[in-house]
Amino acid sequence: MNRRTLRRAAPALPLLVVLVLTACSDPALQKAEARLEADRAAIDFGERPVLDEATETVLLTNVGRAPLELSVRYEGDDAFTWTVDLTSLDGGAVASLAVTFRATEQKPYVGKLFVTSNEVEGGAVKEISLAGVGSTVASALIEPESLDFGRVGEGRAGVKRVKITSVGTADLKVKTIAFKAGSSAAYAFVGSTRTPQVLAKHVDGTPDAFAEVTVKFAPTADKLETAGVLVLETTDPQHALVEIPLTAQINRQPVAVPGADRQVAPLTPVSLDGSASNDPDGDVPLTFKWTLATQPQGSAAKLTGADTATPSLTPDQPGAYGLDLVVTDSAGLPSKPARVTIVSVAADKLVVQLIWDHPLADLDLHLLRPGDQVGSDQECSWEHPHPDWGVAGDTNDDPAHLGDKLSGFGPEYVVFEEPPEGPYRIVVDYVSSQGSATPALRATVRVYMYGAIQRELDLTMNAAGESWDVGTVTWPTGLVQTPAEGATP
Ligand SMILES: [Ca+2]
Ligand SMILES: [Ca+2]
Ligand SMILES: [Ca+2]
Repeated sequence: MNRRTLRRAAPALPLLVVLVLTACSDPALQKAEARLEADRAAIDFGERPVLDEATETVLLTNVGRAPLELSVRYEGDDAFTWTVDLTSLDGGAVASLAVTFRATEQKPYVGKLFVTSNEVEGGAVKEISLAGVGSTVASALIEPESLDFGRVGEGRAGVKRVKITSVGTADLKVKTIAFKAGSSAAYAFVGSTRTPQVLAKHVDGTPDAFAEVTVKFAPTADKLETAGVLVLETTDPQHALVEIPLTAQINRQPVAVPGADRQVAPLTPVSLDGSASNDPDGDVPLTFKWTLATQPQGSAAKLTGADTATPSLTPDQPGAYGLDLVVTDSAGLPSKPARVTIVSVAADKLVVQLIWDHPLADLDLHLLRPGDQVGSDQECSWEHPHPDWGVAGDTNDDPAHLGDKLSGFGPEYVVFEEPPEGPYRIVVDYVSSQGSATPALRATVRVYMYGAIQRELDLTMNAAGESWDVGTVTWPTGLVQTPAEGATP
């Protein structure tokens, strides 16, 4: 650089200083710093019902480029609260300052928020003035103060209601409808309990708005607790939090005890005994209801004394008889059904049974060895119930006719405990129609081996005097053959 150049450069210095000073007030350069702006300086919530809170938002923007930290401070009445979602703001970032007003009394409230940032040394302050008036008051009439469900049967349900009526100068909000923690699981709501529910304020001359909360108490075996509390939260300052005690007693189910399963021989009357049935609450006397729920095919057995503790049943067919007992306690609550099974097992290895479907007619069952004649001393029939078959003088291998049925349906049986070898011929005589105008009937013969039906045969018989040559049963094979099938002999 030469001297001329230096000389010319010297005067330029004061000009540069001026330019730098000017830049401080240039908006384009200012944005390199942080600067906080609020979009409002005051919030007036106006008149609000007591306890019915309202929220307004102030947006705080960092209009500079540098990050800033902000903090908020409040001075004033205790009706205002605030939250801010961001305290570190990069350039251009926006924070939301939410301010909530909740009057607790009917009076005016004021306050002020001070928002401080580090935009310049020592921070700067934005002031936001707050105002609001608690004007009207919601009021709730809640009835009743407690719910007693009385005595509810296990497995059943009791229902009660709480009525909430809006009687204040402001709309009533029901903010919470819930059961207090620890309440019995047997309590449940019926219908909607959606909240908040808004009930219009009282207006003279019109019916007050109300809501009903319906509570069900439904105890079951695994829900036997009775204590509970219904919790209501409302905007009524006198009923901001209401606890409604729930009480109940449980009528537990009685227990049906139908006795132990048993095996009996067919045609043996069975006495049942449900007298060990009981009620855990002592609600006696119990009443009894027995039902013959299952019985073997072909059985016409019926229960007698089905509404007593000790009914009886005579199994008329081999097989299982399922009897259900339900007892009812003195408060009218029935038990679960309990079943006892009676199995009718034939002690007899071979049984021949005759039944018929006519209420008057008399049929006779005959069993004969080869060469025996119907009506002879050697046959087995009602007239000769215990002929000496097989080993002479040994009664164990003799058949037994269990007795004549003179009219209506039968059954007649010939049974063997230890049948001797043989074929045996089965004959059915239609003895008398007992004067019936409609003598035709259907006769059925069943052959059982070891208690199980081996063969069933039937025939329509039209009038007394007819004889049905049923066929033969051979022991020990159990083979039953009709004459058409080559019955022997
Ligand atoms: Ca009971
Ligand atoms: Ca007969
Ligand atoms: Ca014998």
